[in-house]
Amino acid sequence: MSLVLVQVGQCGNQVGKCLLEGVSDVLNGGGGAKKFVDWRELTAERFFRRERNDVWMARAVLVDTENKVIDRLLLPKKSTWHYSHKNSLKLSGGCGNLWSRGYCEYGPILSDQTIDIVQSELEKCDSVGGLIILMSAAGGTGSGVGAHLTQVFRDAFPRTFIVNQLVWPYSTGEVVIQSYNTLLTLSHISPFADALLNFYNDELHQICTRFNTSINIDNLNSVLGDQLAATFCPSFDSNNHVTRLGDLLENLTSHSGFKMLSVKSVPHTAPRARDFSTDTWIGLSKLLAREVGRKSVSLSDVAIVRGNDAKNADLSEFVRSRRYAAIVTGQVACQVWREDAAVSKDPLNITLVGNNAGIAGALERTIERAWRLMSNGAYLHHMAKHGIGQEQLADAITSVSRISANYSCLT
Ligand SMILES: Nc1nc2c(ncn2[C@@H]2O[C@H](COP(=O)(O)OP(=O)(O)OP(=O)(O)O)[C@@H](O)[C@H]2O)c(=O)[nH]1
Ligand SMILES: [Mg+2]
Repeated sequence: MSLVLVQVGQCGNQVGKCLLEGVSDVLNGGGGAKKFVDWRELTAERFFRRERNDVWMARAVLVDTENKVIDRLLLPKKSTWHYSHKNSLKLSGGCGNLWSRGYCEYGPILSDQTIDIVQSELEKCDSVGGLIILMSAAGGTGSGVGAHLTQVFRDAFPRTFIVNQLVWPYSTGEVVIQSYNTLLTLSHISPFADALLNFYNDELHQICTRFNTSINIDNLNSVLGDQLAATFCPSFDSNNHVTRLGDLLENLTSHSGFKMLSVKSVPHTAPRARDFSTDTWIGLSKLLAREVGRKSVSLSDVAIVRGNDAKNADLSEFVRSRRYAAIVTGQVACQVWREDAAVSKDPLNITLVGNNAGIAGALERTIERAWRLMSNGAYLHHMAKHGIGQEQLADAITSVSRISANYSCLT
């Protein structure tokens, strides 16, 4: 089963590269080469296709309205894998952080060509798992063009799973209209995507403070790349079947009003301490319970356990600590998937992909900020200049408020 990545804008392209680099490191790493030969085959097949000269090509499509990031990704490099030049689409100019420009102007220009490239990439898969669209929530290209592409992909590929991987902006100190952009992104993609996989720069930064004194975007992406690899690389369910994207969606997003997923992982050991790690599965299960345990009511979780002897990892401490919504009582709300091969930098790792009410806080804060801006008439002319009026902004607020209300109602 293969996944096709659609990397849009600076953030989407940089994050996609980090994910693929992490997967390629695991595939080329020496440890357990013989033991995990089948798993490596499955993993390679998921993200790469093999060309005649034994070079791996990423199953990825690159889109941006500026040259610089894609040009960098396409530079020749000493590596076992590459991006295909034919799979890149770039314009010049950029969207200047204006969602409206990305969605209304560049989206329609880029959509037909992007569909053709994605179609051709899907045809190269023996079995299609789905499309992962990587993008920021609040830039101009990733969020605006990414939202437009999500909508046209739904029509063009009606039977293909579509997951949007979103990076939320830092809550302070970035672009002044980021709350407008984020709400427009969420409201325009959520009716069309099968799931939204949300990551927060604040949270990634917080994790990085444990082992870095000065933190840059590469540090954030290293953590994010690990979490994505842990989420999407193959593992095995309780019946020992290889897990696919469809299984993740079936377990986590069974109701169309609840598609907002988040990812947490433990332990994120500092690089200098990894060789001396004394982590045990019981210890990690307790750590995960402490970090996410009862914080917010959950609809469902998939806990993905990776590392030596994962099949015997006992997660009962964590599962006991979890608070599940009344409507799922009696069902198996927490699935545990396992694989002995490690994919993240931690030799033992638990990654929790969850659908829970924790998202409501982030949604409410964004709505509140956008209301404040709107009621002062701030920056509305920037949006209007590219085709998004006050009424569309108000609609976006209403539709995101509805999502937030769904989650707030979970008890
Ligand atoms: N984690 C992470 N966040 C990023 C990265 N690049 C940008 N961001 C975040 O993404 C948002 C800006 O979006 P970009 O992806 O840079 O914008 P774009 O899609 O290229 O759109 P324009 O440049 O406006 O045309 C900000 O919130 C940044 O913090 C990255 O590589 N990693
Ligand atoms: Mg850009």
